Amino acid sequence: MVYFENVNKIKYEGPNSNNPFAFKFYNPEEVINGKTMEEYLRYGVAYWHTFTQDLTDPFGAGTAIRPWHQYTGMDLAKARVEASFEFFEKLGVPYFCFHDIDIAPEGSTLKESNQNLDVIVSMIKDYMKDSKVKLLWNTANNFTNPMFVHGAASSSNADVYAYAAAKVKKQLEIGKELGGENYVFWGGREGYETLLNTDMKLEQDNLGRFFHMAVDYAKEIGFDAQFLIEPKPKEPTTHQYDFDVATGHAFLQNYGLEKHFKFNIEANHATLAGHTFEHELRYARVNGLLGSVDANQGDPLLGWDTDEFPTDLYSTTLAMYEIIKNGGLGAGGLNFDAKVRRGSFETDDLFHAHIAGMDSFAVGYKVANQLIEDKVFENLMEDRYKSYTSGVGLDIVEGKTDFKKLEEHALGLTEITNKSGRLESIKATINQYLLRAYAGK
Ligand code: XUL
Ligand code: CO
Repeated sequence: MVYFENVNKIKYEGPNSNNPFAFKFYNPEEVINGKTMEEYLRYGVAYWHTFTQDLTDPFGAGTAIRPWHQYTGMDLAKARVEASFEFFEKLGVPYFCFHDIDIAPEGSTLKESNQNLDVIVSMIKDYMKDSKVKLLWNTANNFTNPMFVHGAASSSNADVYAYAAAKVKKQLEIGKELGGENYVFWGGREGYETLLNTDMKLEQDNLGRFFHMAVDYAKEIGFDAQFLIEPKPKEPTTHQYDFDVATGHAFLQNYGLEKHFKFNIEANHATLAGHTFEHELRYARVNGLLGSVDANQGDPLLGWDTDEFPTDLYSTTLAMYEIIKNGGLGAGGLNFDAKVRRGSFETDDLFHAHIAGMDSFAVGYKVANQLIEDKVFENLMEDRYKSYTSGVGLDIVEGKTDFKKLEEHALGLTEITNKSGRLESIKATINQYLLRAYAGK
């Protein structure tokens, strides 16, 4: 069956095209720094937002019109697989990502759920044989089922902990089976609603033990994917233990896990934590922890995770700046953890939304690349931190000084002169690069 009959293979037509089913900026074959955009950007489709969810919100039923809605149960799961591969091929996207319950319905027992997964995974594997599409990452959904009311690996109930472990074990096996390049842990309910009934130390220790067991099991079965923690400060819990990258970093160090994990950084989670997207990327990059990206954006007027498709070029530019400075994403990619708005309920909107996201990151990539080639930020920084390249500053960075010597230096100062930070000029320069990128310099 053909699910997206209105749509043919999406092609690059350039900035002047008026075709809503064409890329204006993302040219998969364009080579930048020796790699095609397709190879470098490593775009991924999030199965849950694109094929599983129906655009419900807390106040209303789903609005999505989807050709696979005529089916139920395992037939629905199979139809989604067929539709997804047609979608991946038509969009020309190299990766996809899923949670266990996105691809196969939960049974009434763990055994039955695993049997459903086996059927769908073997179908996905067959489709992957005839396709270029690869698995960027998979994960276990340990937050939707009511059993996870008090958490999963941080639950107050040891039986729930065991169930969560069994679900991750199964996903590690599936990741290996499908050649997954990463494995993600988003602690959907790993946190607390109130401290009044929470043993924080026990819950965090248990979470640490859980991650160690996951690392050990992956090693045992020879699954060598990059493990990623996806931080989020709140929602659904009031406080989530993986609050942001810095908190996650401290957690990994505390439990001796830092060698085994990097981070999957989501733009909307960053802003929920009170950070910019680029702050999270920068912190991860400078600490060697940048693994992968959930490419979306939030709404600055709303205080929750709206998971919109990324269209803010300023944000994609600064994000791509971090990614390029990181030397790319390695095994990671840009996964569109984003959903169309509830009012964008037609099937075609799934293509329009992904095209918008892919074009926006392509623009960000080209602009960031030019900023780096011209050493815009590098020259600024060099000048700004010049005082650390000689004299007392050099002694500080080389660890050759102490408080007594610094006091001596300070006592000898007659005048201290600071330089302007030039923020407005820097922002104007970024605007200039953004506008020039496609207008021809
Ligand atoms: C939730 C979220 C998840 C993770 C995977 O906010 O981002 O979809 O990406 O569990
Ligand atoms: Co995410």
